[in-house]
Amino acid sequence: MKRKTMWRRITAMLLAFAMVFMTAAVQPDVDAFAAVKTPVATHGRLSVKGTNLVDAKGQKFQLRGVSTHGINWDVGYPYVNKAAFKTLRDDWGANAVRLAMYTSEYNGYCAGGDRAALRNQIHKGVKYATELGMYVIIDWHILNDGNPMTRLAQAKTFFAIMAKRYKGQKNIIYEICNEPNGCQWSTIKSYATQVIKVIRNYDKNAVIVVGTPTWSQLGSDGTHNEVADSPIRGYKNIMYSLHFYANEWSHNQYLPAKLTYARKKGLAVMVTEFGMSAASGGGGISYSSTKTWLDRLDKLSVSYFCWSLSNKNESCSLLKSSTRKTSGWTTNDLSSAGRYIRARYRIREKALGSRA
Ligand code: IDC
Repeated sequence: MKRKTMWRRITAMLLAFAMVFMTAAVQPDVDAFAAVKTPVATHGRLSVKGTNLVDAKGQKFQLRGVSTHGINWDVGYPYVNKAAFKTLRDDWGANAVRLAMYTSEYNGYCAGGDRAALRNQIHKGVKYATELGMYVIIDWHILNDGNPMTRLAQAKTFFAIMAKRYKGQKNIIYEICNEPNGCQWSTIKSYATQVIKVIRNYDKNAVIVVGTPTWSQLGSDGTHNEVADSPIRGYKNIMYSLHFYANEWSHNQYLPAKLTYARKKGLAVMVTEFGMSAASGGGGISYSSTKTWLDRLDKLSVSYFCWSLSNKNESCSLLKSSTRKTSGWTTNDLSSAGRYIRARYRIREKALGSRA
């Protein structure tokens, strides 16, 4: 072979290597946070102290989690598997998952869904999270059925079953109504008091998160703060949910002040759901307001859960719609939102070094 040809070949080979290297997806960094001790083993049972969520040692503790899409949907239930949760724990640095079970939409629990099968799906999710030492929210995902009272009887039965079964466990959090809408806080409060009573019959301590008016915005539209002005009395370990979508103008406009007001009044707030998109789940995603929000919540040690672990073709989904894998994702399998959230969660987990 001529010298010139040989060099050309070597150069071509090197170039090819470089290109493969540059375009290669980041493989899941499976051991990044593979815990010697899991989050639950390290932090134990959580409780509420003033406005803060604290761990068993009484230290402020922040949950950083991912919410499933509806576990009753074809775009949600495939991701209720142990390997998926392990990927979230060990590659993303998440310490919690949220199991969203719709009550109404898409054969929801109270609208034609197979109740036993859906409960079983929850039990599986809880089992995987527990085996991995992650915290887990059981979410009664009301949405179109805006007034939680509509499903009061079913909610009581459901939470009685759950609380009876999980009363001894350290990692369970109950979210009793995802996003009430079209009803007053007084109505939600009455619903919440009845469901809390049912849970407390079995479990005296588990953290319970109560949904708030206008799709969990801590009060009616705009600047209203009726939840902080009239919280539920007589029970401990109660939190209130605040949901935001980073590309929704009104959320960015009104919710930061409502959060500040609520905390000033002594309310313990948890962001059980947020998305990087508009509130519809679609449209563009906003990196800058997601960053502003998460910086704000990190500073306050407020917990948050990102919507949603799904490949549904909508911008809030954390997986690309072409992704078929149900766990062990490379960065190429993740949507733009997924890549941002993974990177952000990893940085936070590294900074906190919260696992022994
Ligand atoms: C959306 C899903 C979408 C589904 C719809 C059902 O992303 O695929 O078709 O619900 O109505 C919420 C809700 C959550 C929504 C999400 C995005 O809690 O159920 O999921 N969202 O619209 N509140 C604000 C936004």
